[in-house]
Amino acid sequence: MRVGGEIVYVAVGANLGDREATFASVIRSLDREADLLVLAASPVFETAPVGPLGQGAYLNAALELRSWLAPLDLLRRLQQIEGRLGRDRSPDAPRWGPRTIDLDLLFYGDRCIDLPDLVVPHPRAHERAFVMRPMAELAPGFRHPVMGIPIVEIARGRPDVDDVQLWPRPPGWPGNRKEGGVSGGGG
Ligand code: A4P
Ligand code: MG
Repeated sequence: MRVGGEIVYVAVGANLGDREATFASVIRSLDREADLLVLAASPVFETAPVGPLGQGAYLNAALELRSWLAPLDLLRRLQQIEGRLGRDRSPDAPRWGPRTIDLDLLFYGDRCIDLPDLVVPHPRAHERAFVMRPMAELAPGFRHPVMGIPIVEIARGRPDVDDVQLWPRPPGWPGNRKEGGVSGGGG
């Protein structure tokens, strides 16, 4: 088995198109990456949209990966996958508006990164139940590198926790942790 790399957490969100099919495609895409290993997946949740009114509900989840990529390279790789899955990045797409897929880099080990194109920990992660609730299932004891507080405690304190409801596991979404990584099946 390949050694080294770092544990990273990625948020997955979608509220346009076939959300479940997109989630399965994310796993297939990540499984094809030589420098990434999907270690574990949170359950999937349906969540009330935060942002412009009138957009549909999201599916949200979080993934634990082992990454042999530098942080910016990982971000670019995630953006390439978003692009292949139909993410509209046109300048007139509204901020926090609907999207076929959003892959955000939440945590890269306990690193703190502040670059023009990449801020880690993701600066809004701790304010959002749609991120903290999946993360609390995936890595409850992981301490937010800036706040120093375990994720499960941050999640418990979120007032918007009722906006996040467990969703049945989509086909192709990993069910549980397996040694050496998980697979969504196929691909
Ligand atoms: N960027 C900087 N740091 C990061 C990071 N840690 N991870 C830069 C990913 N990107 C990062 O992101 C805009 C720019 O942020 C990128 O070019 C990158 O260089 P984006 O993915 O193009 O756009 P975005 O996701 O719309 O931006 P933003 O502001 O990060 O949005 P959020 O905060 O992710 O919110 N409601 C529900 N229920 N569920 C959701 O998943 N998502 C959003 C998006 C709004 N409302 C939602 C949900
Ligand atoms: Mg994003």
